Amino acid sequence: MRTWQRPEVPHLAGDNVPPLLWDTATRELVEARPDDVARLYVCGITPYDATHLGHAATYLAFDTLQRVWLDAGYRVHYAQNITDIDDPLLERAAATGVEWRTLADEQIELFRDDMTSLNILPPDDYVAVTEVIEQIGRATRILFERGLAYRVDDDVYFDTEAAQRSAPWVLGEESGLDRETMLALFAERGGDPDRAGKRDPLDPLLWRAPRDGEPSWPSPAGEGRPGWHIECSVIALMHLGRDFTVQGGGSDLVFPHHELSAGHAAALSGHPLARVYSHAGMVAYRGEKMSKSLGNLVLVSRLRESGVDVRAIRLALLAHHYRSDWEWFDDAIDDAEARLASWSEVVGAPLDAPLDDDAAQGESDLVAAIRAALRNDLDTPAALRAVDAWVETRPSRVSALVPTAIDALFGLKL
Ligand code: 5CA
Ligand code: ZN
Repeated sequence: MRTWQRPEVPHLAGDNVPPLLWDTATRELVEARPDDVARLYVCGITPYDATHLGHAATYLAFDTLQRVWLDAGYRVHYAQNITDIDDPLLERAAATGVEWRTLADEQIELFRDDMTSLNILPPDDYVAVTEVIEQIGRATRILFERGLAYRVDDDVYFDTEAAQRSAPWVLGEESGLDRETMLALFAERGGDPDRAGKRDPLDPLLWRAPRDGEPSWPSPAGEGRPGWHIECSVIALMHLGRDFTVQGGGSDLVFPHHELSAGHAAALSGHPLARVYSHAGMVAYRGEKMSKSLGNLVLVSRLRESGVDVRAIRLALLAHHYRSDWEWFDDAIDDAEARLASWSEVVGAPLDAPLDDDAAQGESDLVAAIRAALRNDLDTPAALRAVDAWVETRPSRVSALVPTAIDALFGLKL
């Protein structure tokens, strides 16, 4: 799919220090050290009601990770999917009387606009599921031929037990959840633990045979459409290869989605999906997780329409650590606008006049403090506080270094 416009990221002299990132699977901070290129996969939207601030916060977290890698001198290869065929999308289309393809295309377009306005780095590969039906069908067939998948009626399921015997993957290892919790989450998040004929209630659907009134495609797995987790395994393997640097998404995807995507990929490639499994916390609104299904949404497009400066949206989101769960309050935008104004006042018009030694030292200390905070598990609140503290010293001259660093690392043009 067409991606969106790439913001320019100014370059600061890099020093190849990779960031520390919290790894969901090992439950510790690990170095997110790229080999030659940092390879990142982040789960994309299901395009039926985009883009709320929870989505924006998650994509901004992985935008920040890329900026930290770029700043350290690494190249980045970023892939993202679009779940443009799935039950919730079809249900919304039916409920609103809009054709599912039209709904998906409209929402993808809106998402692109929102991401562009928020200065979010686009993926290099932006892949809709409907573009890779053939490859997903082929992967399903390979799993079937290896004895790692089976049929229930005409649908195909992944055999989690057989896969664990043959692939470097253990169910529950990534999420660290016990079986009872996994069963509950599986049922809540699109799974069908109670379907008769399954070998294990946690076996996920790989391929769904045609149903009346649902779209379907021919494929090496037969006529039908893909299950959910396999789409991300196949798109990631196709574009990033196996064992890539970081797999990312919101924490609502840890189980079952990422756990089972990793299982499918391990069963297909014989290698782990990724080195680090990174998850952003959930943004709530009016007391509950912001979600399309609950409808408690603050849409980026609405905020933009109401005249809010998109840089203030970015700052309001960056004020929270990506890994924490937090609640949006409408006045957060006022605080962010105040912060933006105070920074702009000091930084807005860089002077060419040379700085005295103290001022130059102050600037390089500031850049070092921003980098240290961001390299420490993307600690954006600490990085913003470092800028606040420097702004409070009321520097009378400012070189281009500070606005360049703020642009490169926070994605904000002052
Ligand atoms: N298409 C699937 C992934 S393959 C999906 O989860 N789509 S989504 O539209 O529901 O979510 C897109 C991304 O936003 C996911 O990474 C999800 O974890 C994240 N997300 C959804 N709701 C929130 C929220 N309230 N706070 C933070 N992140 C969220
Ligand atoms: Zn996904």
